[in-house]
Amino acid sequence: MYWNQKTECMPEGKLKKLQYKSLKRLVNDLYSFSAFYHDKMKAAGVRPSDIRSLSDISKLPFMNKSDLRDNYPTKMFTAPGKDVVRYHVSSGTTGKPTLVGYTKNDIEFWTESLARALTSVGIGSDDVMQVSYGYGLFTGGLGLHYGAERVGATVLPTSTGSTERQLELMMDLDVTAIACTPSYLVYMGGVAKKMGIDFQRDTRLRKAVLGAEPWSENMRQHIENELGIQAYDIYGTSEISGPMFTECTEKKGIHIWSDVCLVETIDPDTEESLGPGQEGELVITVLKKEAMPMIRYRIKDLTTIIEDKCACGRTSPRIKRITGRTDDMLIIRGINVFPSQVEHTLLQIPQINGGQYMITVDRIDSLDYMTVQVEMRPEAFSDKIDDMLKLKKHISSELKRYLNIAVEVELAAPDSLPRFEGKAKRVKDRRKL
Ligand code: DLL
Repeated sequence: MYWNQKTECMPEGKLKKLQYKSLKRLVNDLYSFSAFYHDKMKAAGVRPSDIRSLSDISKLPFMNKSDLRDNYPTKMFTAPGKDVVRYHVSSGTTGKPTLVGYTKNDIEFWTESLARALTSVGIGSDDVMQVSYGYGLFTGGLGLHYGAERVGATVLPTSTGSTERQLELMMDLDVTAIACTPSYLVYMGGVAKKMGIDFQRDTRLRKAVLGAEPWSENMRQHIENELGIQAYDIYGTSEISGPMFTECTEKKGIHIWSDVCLVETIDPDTEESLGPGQEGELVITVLKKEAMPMIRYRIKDLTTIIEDKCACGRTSPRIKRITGRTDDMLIIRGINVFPSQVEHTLLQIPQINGGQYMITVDRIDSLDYMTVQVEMRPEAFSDKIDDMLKLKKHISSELKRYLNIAVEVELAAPDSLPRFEGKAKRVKDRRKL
């Protein structure tokens, strides 16, 4: 089942020609009209006329999250403010968040991508789809919402939280498909059990599109067996719009809509291009984006490009399940957290030695919990319990304000946390996927 068969099944040669044409136009436009891209290309010694084939993309400079941070909020935008119809925001590496803007057409390409994705896993107008991703600044809720409406599904926009109510609505409204993080679905399964709900017997849920955080084949097997549903991997990042790509019902890799995005993998250390079949860092060029184009954006996720044909008939390349990251970003309950953000927050609190901290992440009953141990300054360290509790509360609320997640804080005595001779190892991620 296809949403846009002509594009999804376009012969490879034709697809490559289309990609080249889009790339050429993008590079020409950005060189001429965007100071940011013009300077970046000039510094790399590349001009639009150097792009004579698709493989010449390797001549173009990479973009990183730091480009977004340095140009916050809208200096990188290439559409006038009056044409920007939406913002989404995700975590930056320190104080400034990452802002993404969309024009009407950007929302349209994003929605079309999700309509293709949902159709490829068999979700359509017969379905009632519960969207249990966060609505708001995060791209998951609204992205899936628009995609599901586009394929004609009935959308139940529950967003996150209130799990018992979500389960009641799921049963009352005969929900057949759900979009959420894999860990939240496992958590829901546990709550359902406690409520005496048997997913297979008491709900009509048959499909789930799960992503926004790393998960494994083992977790897929667990979810499918426990809940009696088909679980599909959905991938995307806010910088490229949000969730965009899924596996099809073959479950043999995530299809990339190649008329919209061009994918490469590189060796993260040497930045050399890798071929299909070789695992490396994913680099994405968004060929169709007006408000905030992305050329060779280093997403920092590790994957492998698969070029051989999928049995579903779609001709676009696929990527394998994401196996890790090349930076230290953590995803906690679907929210991206950089240790540098924690440090940035702690350094602003005078009573503590903000440079000395340890982060521990655990998964208990399928939910993620983050604990930050932080060292007190000797002059602030006291045995007055009330003062210490007040301080602990203050640190927790500052971390919540910056990171958008609840954090358990533990105060440690001066000089008690480990010191590191080489690269500091401040994160203990004890989650098993
Ligand atoms: O997580 C967009 C999204 C929403 C994807 C809903 C899927 C479903 P960001 O908050 O910008 O955007 O986080 C993007 O999350 O670079 C990966 O590290 C991770 N990630 C997203 N999907 C997957 C997945 C959204 N299926 C970052 N498997 C990405 C593993 C994933 N990691």
